[in-house]
Amino acid sequence: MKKDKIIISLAGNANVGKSVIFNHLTGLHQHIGNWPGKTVEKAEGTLHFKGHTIDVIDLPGIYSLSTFSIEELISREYIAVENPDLVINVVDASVLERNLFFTLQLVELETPIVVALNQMDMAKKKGINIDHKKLEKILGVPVVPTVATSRAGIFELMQTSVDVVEKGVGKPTKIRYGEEVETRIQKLSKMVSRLHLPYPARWVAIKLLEEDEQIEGRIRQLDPKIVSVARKLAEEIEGIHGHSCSTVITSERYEIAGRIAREVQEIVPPTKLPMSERLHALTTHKILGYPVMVAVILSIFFAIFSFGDYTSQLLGTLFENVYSIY
Ligand SMILES: Nc1nc2c(ncn2[C@@H]2O[C@H](COP(=O)(O)OP(=O)(O)OP(=O)(O)O)[C@@H](O)[C@H]2O)c(=O)[nH]1
Ligand SMILES: [Mg+2]
Repeated sequence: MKKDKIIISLAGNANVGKSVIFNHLTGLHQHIGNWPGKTVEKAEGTLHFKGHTIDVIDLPGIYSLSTFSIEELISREYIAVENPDLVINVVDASVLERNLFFTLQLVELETPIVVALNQMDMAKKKGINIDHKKLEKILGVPVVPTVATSRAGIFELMQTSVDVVEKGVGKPTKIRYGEEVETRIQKLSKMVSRLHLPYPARWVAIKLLEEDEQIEGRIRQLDPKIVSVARKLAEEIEGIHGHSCSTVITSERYEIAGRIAREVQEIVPPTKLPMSERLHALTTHKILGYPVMVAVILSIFFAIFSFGDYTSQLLGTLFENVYSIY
């Protein structure tokens, strides 16, 4: 179905390249303001792509979708409640495992996602090869490799995003926790699904087990019994594992992220650059470049003072001999 206006938000960890992608997409057509009632910057812009008008929102960089910081709360409320047509999850390919921890939480929000596997150049430099097709299969969402700084893959990213909005894609793979956690999530989801919430029931169940204050507050207003059941289930998990339920869920998530990263990436010795490129890197280095320049100038002076007299004498004798012949 062709949509006249598409809303896409960029989400991901801090420093992954969201703003570079945002600037490529929206150019001068952007507006910087604040999130309502907050001092956190909100960047919005518009682009026209193949007959579509696309509004792009650059979300603040965060590491999780808990409510530990105002940025996290803004991002998850925006994604869950405002329901953009698509979230582009920008991922730093050179630290895949850490970034997948966030991706897994986005998947739980059940919003349509395209992963921009950015900083592929940095990953390559570190000797990390990523099978993005395999990652796509495991996550159940499209993955587009990009190098935002050189604009590589940005067109493909937009093409894939528009395709997902227009044609839809299959559901992302469900993240399954360990048996003790999983059965309790399912029990709680059933209770939550009877309430009319803007969030997916399974996600709310997980948040309740994690004792997320904001979600607990909302559910308590609607049905306080659900919160007490959740607390009881969380205590059971704590009893089994010997750690708080939120710690258990977080560590299981890290374990899943680590497993996926290991499955899709291959560590190879970093590719050795040719001599010319290594020389170029050395001479244009922002610190080492200066001593190299001084060394080159000093050796030119040294060469002139050491061999200058000898060379000029040699040339002088040569010309004198040539002159005497004529
Ligand atoms: N080598 C390389 N550097 C990149 C790439 N994409 C972004 N960068 C660099 O990474 C740094 C962070 O980029 P930003 O776009 O500001 O990151 P961000 O995700 O918006 O960061 P926050 O707003 O802090 O969340 C900048 O120095 C970029 O130049 C890439 O594909 N390759
Ligand atoms: Mg940014």
